[in-house]
Amino acid sequence: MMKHLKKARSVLFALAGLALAANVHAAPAKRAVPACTKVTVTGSTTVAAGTTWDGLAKYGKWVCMVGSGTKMDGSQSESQDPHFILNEGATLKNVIIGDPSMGTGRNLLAGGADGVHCKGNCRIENVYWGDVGEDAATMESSAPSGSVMTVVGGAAYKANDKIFQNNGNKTRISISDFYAEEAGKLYRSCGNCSSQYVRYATVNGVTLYNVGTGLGVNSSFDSAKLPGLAGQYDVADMTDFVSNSSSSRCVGYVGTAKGYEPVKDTNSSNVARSCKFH
Ligand SMILES: [Ca+2]
Repeated sequence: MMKHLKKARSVLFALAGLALAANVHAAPAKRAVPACTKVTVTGSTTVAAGTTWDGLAKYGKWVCMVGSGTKMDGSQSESQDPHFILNEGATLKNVIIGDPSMGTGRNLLAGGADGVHCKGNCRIENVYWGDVGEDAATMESSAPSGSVMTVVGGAAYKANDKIFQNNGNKTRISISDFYAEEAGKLYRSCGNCSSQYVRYATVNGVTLYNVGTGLGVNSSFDSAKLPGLAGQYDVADMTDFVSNSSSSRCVGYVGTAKGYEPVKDTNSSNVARSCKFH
């Protein structure tokens, strides 16, 4: 009887180990954009709750969605429209955003627009930002508390500033099996949004190539301006996260209120509790 129980238990542990292993990614090698056929886009596509928008399924080939017009040309004007709006539980997969063929430089008008916006839990799978516009993907401030943006596979190139932007309340951006090349930052938890919150990030199997900073997190908050967040802090959990740059993979900031500029957090124990390398 005991022997059977032990055997059943060891099988269970083996299964649990396999399940865990399936979620662990090694940092990838350099990754190129798939060859693509251009599709001109003049407005946002909304993906309904719980549904999937699959570029390969829709077009039968890899397409690059190239925004056109002042609201989608990929400038840094802070008023660009997103290519895709993902409602609760929506998935975006197998598509290229922005024109990868515009040449070198991070601030080209390559139609990346404001990438992807998530309004709640969302999944972004095997998506390439051939040229990031304003941002690659944003978790919106209005997303329900605790929502998760899951980014699996794909890559992002030529971001003048940030790739992933987390603006929500206790929201998480989870990035795995991902490659980023030529960018300011891989991720930023908003440092001075009109509503400020604690936020989370997971990085697992990510390679940065010529990216200035990995993650920017709020490792403390200015308690004079945000008394509700006194003593609180973001947490980023990072595994298999490599960079060819000597600059930091995770930087702590003092989160502040709208209208103020967040400064770097000089308290190393604050940064250590927020930037957790595993
Ligand atoms: Ca760009």
